[in-house]
Amino acid sequence: MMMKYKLFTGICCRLYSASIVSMNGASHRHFCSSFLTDISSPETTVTVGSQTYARDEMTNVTPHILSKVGSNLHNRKYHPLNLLKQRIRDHFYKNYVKPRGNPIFTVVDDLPPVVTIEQCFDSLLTPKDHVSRKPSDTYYVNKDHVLRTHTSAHQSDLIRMGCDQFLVIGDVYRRDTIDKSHYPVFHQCEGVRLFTERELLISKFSEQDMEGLTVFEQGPRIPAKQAPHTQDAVVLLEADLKWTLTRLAHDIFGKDIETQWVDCYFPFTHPSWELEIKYKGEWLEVLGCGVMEQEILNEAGAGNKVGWAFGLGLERWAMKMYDIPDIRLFWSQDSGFLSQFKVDDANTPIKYKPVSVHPQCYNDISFWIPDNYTENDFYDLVRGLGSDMVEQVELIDNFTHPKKGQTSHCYRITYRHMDRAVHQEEANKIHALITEAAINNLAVEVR
Ligand code: FA5
Ligand code: MG
Repeated sequence: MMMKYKLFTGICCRLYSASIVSMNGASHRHFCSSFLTDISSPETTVTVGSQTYARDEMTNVTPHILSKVGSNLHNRKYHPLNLLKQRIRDHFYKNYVKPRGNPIFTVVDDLPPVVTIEQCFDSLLTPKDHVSRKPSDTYYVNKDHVLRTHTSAHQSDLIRMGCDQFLVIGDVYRRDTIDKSHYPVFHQCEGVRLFTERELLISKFSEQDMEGLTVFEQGPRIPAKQAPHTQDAVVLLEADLKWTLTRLAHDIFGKDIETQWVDCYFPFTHPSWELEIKYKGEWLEVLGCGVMEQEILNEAGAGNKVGWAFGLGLERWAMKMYDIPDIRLFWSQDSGFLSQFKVDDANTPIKYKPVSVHPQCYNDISFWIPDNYTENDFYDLVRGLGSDMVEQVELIDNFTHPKKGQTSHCYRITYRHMDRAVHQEEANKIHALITEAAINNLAVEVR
């Protein structure tokens, strides 16, 4: 018989009400990890975060995929996706401001990933037979709900709420192939910018030159434009969109980045483009974008405005930015990976250095330090004795006794070799040598 699983996750949410997760009768607000529990009841429901949904014939989410929900890598301190999110957010905050200096873009990064079919597909004019709706491509919670396949799922709601410029950052889910640049859970940043006729024209023309120009007309729908838009409107929107994204790419990757625009199709934009960048000698698609379908704006109550939208894949940008060779690394719990991104300033340049494929093992050492002690003396001592076997030494506790005034340090030493496995017994032997040398050479008092 199949095991029944219940997934508990807490998803911190700003626009929706904050979720409260109940475990063993207790309430936990903002409980941010996820785990699976055997509930041994007939498999009639599926629980994602604080919500329980009725299972039906469409349900195809797996415990493995559900275990990723609530990870929120983009909101995890010191994670590369979080550093990139900060860079993108700061770019928009800094460069797009109202006359008094406050940012025009609203940033939303905590919307839960379960959305309705209406949000994910219908509101975006996705045809009923479009491949993205197929259960072969999409994780269905049930026939009415999916794990969002893209952050575009929130466009309509936010516009209806009155947002004219916004970024939505979140985890998205697809039954996609797995290779170096594809993963079934990844993260997107959506961007939307709406303009009234006047706002769009004034961005390029003086008050006099604007006269006689319009953004709306009733013309034919052709490859270059939608029926209700003028050619002028599309030229201005395309220029503004591509300029905005090129400027972002230059800020994140530097001015030397090689880019190219490719025409493409999305049900929710027309015309549409993809941006590709050179990555390890090949073109890599890093975002999709276009002029928003006017029908979407009309339906969301913004029919007097025109707009552009884009959706970029955070992992692909981070791979290029940090030289990360494989998309699976973003899910690594390995301190050899994570410690490379432990910076308080997101602008710190980082180039990822590959860590060993062999497992880590670690031992802690605690001692009272003498007056003339410096941390670097200890690091040198470890380097000398551990050489290639030591991957990292981290001060994990720094404590001063309130009465004695004596200070104790606890270090975690992570043992791992680049080329071969290090077993715990071998690590223990080196650790014993390090302990002995610390006592003899640095005059520390082991606790
Ligand atoms: C979309 O998801 C559209 N919603 C983007 C969009 C938004 C277009 C607004 C127009 C207006 P696409 O499926 O191409 O488009 O995905 C966008 C980006 O997500 C890709 O360019 C890529 O960078 C990234 N991406 C797509 N699939 C994966 C995957 N399996 N793993 C990692 N990144 C992916
Ligand atoms: Mg694409």
